[in-house]
Amino acid sequence: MKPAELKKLKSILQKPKKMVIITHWSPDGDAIGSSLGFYNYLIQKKHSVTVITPNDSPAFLDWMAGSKRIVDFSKDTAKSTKILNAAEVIWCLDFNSLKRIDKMGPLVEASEAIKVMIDHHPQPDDFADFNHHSVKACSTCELIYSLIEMLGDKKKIDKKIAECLYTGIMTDTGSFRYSSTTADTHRTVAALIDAGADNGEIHSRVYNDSSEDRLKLIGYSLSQKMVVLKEYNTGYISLTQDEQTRFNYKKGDTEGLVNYILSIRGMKFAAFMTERDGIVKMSFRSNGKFDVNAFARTHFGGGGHVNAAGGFSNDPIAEVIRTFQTLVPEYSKQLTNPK
Ligand SMILES: [Mn+2]
Repeated sequence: MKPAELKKLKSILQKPKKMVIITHWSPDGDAIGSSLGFYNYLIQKKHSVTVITPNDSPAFLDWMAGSKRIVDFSKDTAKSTKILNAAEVIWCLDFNSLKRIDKMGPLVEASEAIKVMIDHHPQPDDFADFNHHSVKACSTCELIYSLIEMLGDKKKIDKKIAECLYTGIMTDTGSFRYSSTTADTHRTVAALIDAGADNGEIHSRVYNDSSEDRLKLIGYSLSQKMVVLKEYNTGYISLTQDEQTRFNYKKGDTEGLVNYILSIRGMKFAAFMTERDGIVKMSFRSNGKFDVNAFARTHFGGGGHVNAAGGFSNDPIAEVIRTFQTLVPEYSKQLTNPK
């Protein structure tokens, strides 16, 4: 953000305002962490703030300060619309295209509120008045931290804010192991621990929250449903709606499942396909240079980052699998490159 823009933003924040924080469809740790971290900062500054999500948030994040006050647009549409229409400032966190917020998109587009986009995904759309955007940031939480710092309010980062931001950084970096993790990330995280975030405790709250059913579903997926295309260093898992029902699937139960595939030696590309409400949702992950953002954008109407992206298809799951199987050999050169 340019100094002149930062100055303007500072003056906007000076007097209490009606503000709304929104984040992307199917919010993850970074979406909720950045939203609630920033929420706890803005209420300290005496603003009236509501966090609105397009749909519900996963239960493993419900311990964060302010989590009970999140309004779910899909459940409380009338209430959310009213709050959104009254907003003077709308903060758009962890997404950069209004397509990512589903039915809230047209409302945000039509709103006369000042819009600020804070995000780290590639290829941002131009819909906001202010942008704090960097693809080099490991997470939106890291950008929230740097923004608070730029606003001269680093001292306002208390335990609540620190816990939220720590969570988003931890989840978006795969616990500090993805290539997006930098020395700056670790410096930020060190400051958050100093500010009161208990790293061991947070890790446990987020990752030791499984049900017995979830572990059985993971076991089934890996032993019965994983297909490895060795010649292309690629693997995938697919789950039908029936299979999910058999294991009492709950939101978040397949979170991280795709990463197991990448832990096979030499694996470069992993996909997870799941049938839900007549749509096939897909997660793509890669090790190294194979660009799953490009893959998801080109073939499955999605996008994300180089090493992590998502997409979807309206075709039946069996057909999506066939499509995927025919696409993979087209990338043979990249997938068999030793780098
Ligand atoms: Mn993120």
